[in-house]
Formats: sequence, structure tokens, C-alpha cells
Amino acid sequence: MGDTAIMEDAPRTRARRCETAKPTPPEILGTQKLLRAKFAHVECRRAGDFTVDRPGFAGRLEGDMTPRRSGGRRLLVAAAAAVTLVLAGCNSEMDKNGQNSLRPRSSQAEKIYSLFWPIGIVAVVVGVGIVSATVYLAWRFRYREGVNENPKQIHGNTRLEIGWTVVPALLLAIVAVPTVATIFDLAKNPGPSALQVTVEGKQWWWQFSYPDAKVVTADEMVIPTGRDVHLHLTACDGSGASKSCNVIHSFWVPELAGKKDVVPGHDNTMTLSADKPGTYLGQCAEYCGLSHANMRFRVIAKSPADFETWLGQQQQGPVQPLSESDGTTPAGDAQTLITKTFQCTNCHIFDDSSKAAYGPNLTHLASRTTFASGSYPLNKQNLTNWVYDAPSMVPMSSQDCRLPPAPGNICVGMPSFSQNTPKGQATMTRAQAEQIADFLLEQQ
Ligand code: HEC
Ligand SMILES: [Cu+2]
Repeated sequence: MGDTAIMEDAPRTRARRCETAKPTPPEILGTQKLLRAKFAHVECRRAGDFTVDRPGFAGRLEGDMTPRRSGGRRLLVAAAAAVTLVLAGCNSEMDKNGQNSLRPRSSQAEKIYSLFWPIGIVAVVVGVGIVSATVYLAWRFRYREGVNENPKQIHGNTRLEIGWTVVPALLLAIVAVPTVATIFDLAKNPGPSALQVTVEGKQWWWQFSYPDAKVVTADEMVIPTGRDVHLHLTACDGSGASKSCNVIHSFWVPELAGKKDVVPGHDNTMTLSADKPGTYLGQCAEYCGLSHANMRFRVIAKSPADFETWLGQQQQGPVQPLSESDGTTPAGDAQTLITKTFQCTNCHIFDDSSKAAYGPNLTHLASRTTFASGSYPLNKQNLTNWVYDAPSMVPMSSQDCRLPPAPGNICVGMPSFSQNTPKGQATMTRAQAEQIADFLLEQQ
């Protein structure tokens, strides 16, 4: 309704404005009037009411300067849509979201959460205050038809300026007290009772090792409930040769703790814990290349007894060893494919869960629920596809790279065994991939 009224009215108003805009020479117009005259010229030119012949104007009057009619309403619709979108994040699906930092599940996350609220409230009060004051002032002193007054010009107001320097400084100081206290609190060494775990961020997967138990695993960090876990975060495995050693990652399990950067050449530490058994989702929170978005992981919290059982099982040898005790490999088996035909042993360890290699330790692969940095559930189909052509499942830069990385040889991630086969090497068939997958799925 409002729109049509404006539209019907428009030609008449425009004609009137064109009338007034026509003859006035610019020298005798004030700034505002001059501006108004410019717009009038545009409209008039469009409407064909009269043509602008002043050369100075032509260049500056390009672009669509038609007055916007329902700008306010459009803004309102956009704002409503934005609010709806934001609120959509708060539906019951939130319970299924495993990465909700507003749902703390550990004492560490709890501390961050109790800091979030007071600071959040201060931020909202300040934000709403400043935005409303800005909007109010813009509206209160807006341009009005017929009123051509410049606002009173003032130069500095000492009281105001001291005020808006001191108040934010005070606010920041107040907010800093609990923030800094929490930072120090969370950085405290949890003491000797904590479980030590070394976390290595690689391109693009996580290795977790338990130095006391001498266990190396990947994708899933198993921890006992109710006990602090002290993490040593590093992006290098000490070999230094690997290109995957050169980027920064960030370790983040939103429900259990804050974020911590994983920096090459610098060891960071952090402490987390889990109150209840369960699976907590984590992921890399620092862009680290092609497959950064796939660099996930899980923290699986088990009761202390179940955790010990798990650890004991990880310490055992493989269900099926790669080679017989006399060192020979049974011909025609998955073992031959792994050690000879495709030489997976160049990058993986299948026989000893205490060692780390270029790729994940696969000694007890079948005891995990996911693989490929938590991107896929571990089942035969996924695993077969992976062994056959891993880069088609996760972007990697290892397309024609079957050997461990050498200087100048960019090898990151798992190579494909069915595409871009290097000269003199075998190309994998699906049947072979399946055979290998069957073998791996028995490695509990
Ligand atoms: C050039 C080194 C290299 C070779 C050779 C290689 N892999 Fe991998 N493999 C990797 C890397 C690196 C990863 C981790 C990639 C990722 O998760 O993004 C990986 C991941 C895997 C995984 C998933 C493990 C997990 O915990 O996520 C399996 C299973 C696997 N490889 C099996 C094999 C098999 C079987 C072969 C031989 C046919 C093989 N690999 C050959 C480097 C290699
Ligand atoms: Cu990363």
C-alpha cells in the first residue's frame, strides 16, 4: 500500500523538484542544496523533463541514483531472515551436535563456559548501547526537507573524551581479571596423576601416543573418565624430513577444552578431561592445506577399567602378523600385497603398536571406529575404497607418490594405488584392495 502511494505521488513531486532545480547556478547554492540539485538533475534527466547541459555534472552523475523506495522494509526482511537463521542453530538438533562449546563436558570446558557468560553479557550491553546510540543519533539529526542548518560545530569536549577513554579502559580491566585467572588456571600442570598423551598434527591426520604405555594410534584418542589428560601438542615427529611437519594446526574438542595451536618446532601443552564416558568430536581449527576441513578426530572416554583394558589390548602384538616367525611371508596372501606388491610398509607399521611411521600405525586398526582422520566409519566398503584410491576420498597431494617422502618429492597423505601408477610398479585391482581390507579388518 505504502509503495503504490509513493509511486503515484512520484511524478508530481519530481516535476516540482525539476522545476526548482532548473535555473539555479551552483555558485549561489549551499552544499546541501547543491547536492539536492544534483539528484534532481539525475531524476529529471531520466524522466526527460529537462536535460543537464552543465559539463561539470555529467561525469559525476553516473550509476543508478533513483531514490530507493522500500529500503526500510527490505532491511527489516533481511534482519528477520538473519535472526531466523541464527535461531535455527538453537533447535533440538543441538543435542546431536557433538561440537557445542556451550555444553561443557569437563571441568576445563566448564571454566571457559563460566567465563563466557559474564564477558558475553558485558559485550552485549556495550554493543547494543553503542549501536542504538549511533542509530538514534543518525535518525535524530537526519536531513530534513526544508531545514538547511549545519549542526553546531564543536571542537572537543574534554569531559566526554575523558569519559569514553576511562570507561572502556575500566571495562577491559574488569574483564581481564577473570580472563587472565582462567588462562593461568587452565595452563597449570595437572601433576603426576594425569595421563600423558602426545598429540602430533600431520597433514591431515592426528597421531596420538601414550609414552608411558608405549602405544601409538591415530584418529581416536581414548582417555579414561574423571582423570586429567595432559597433552603435549606438536606438529613434528622428530624425523623432520616430512613435509607434513611444516604447517600449524590447532587442536580443538569444543566440549572438553579450548583450542590450542599445534606448532612445528614448538611444543604446546594443554589439559583436558571428560566427566562421562562418550565420544567427543574434535577437529583441526587452523587452516593447514588441502584437506584441512577433513582433519577431524574423536576423543573416546571410557571408564578407568575399560580404558586399562583398551590400553592392554593396544600393547599386544597384531592379530595376524605380517610375516611368519621365520621371516617368510605366505605367498598369495594379503601379506604379500602389503609388504611386496604395494609396499604399504614403506609408510605404515602393521606389526608393532609402539612405533610411529610416516602414516598411521595400523597394528590395531580394526579396534577403531573411524579412519582417515575421523572422516569415515570403519567398514569394509569404505576401507576397500580407501586402499584402492585414497585421494578420491580426501584431497591429498600424493597423487603419484608411492614412496616415503624424499627431498624435493612432495608427498602428503596416502597415495592412490589404482591411478597414476609410477613406472615399474603394480596397479591395484579391486579384488586386491578387498583382500587387504579384509586383512586389516581382522587387526583388532
Ligand atoms: C607414501 C606413504 C603411504 C603408503 C605407501 C601407503 N600409505 Fe596408507 N596412509 C598414508 C598416510 C599419510 C595416511 C593418513 C592419511 C589421512 O588420514 O589423511 C594413510 C592412511 C591409511 C589408512 C587409514 C588409517 C587411519 O587410521 O586413518 C589405511 C587403512 C592405510 N593407509 C592403508 C594403506 C595400505 C593398505 C597401503 C598399501 C596398499 C598403504 N596404506 C600405503 C601413507 C601411505
Ligand atoms: Cu590441521
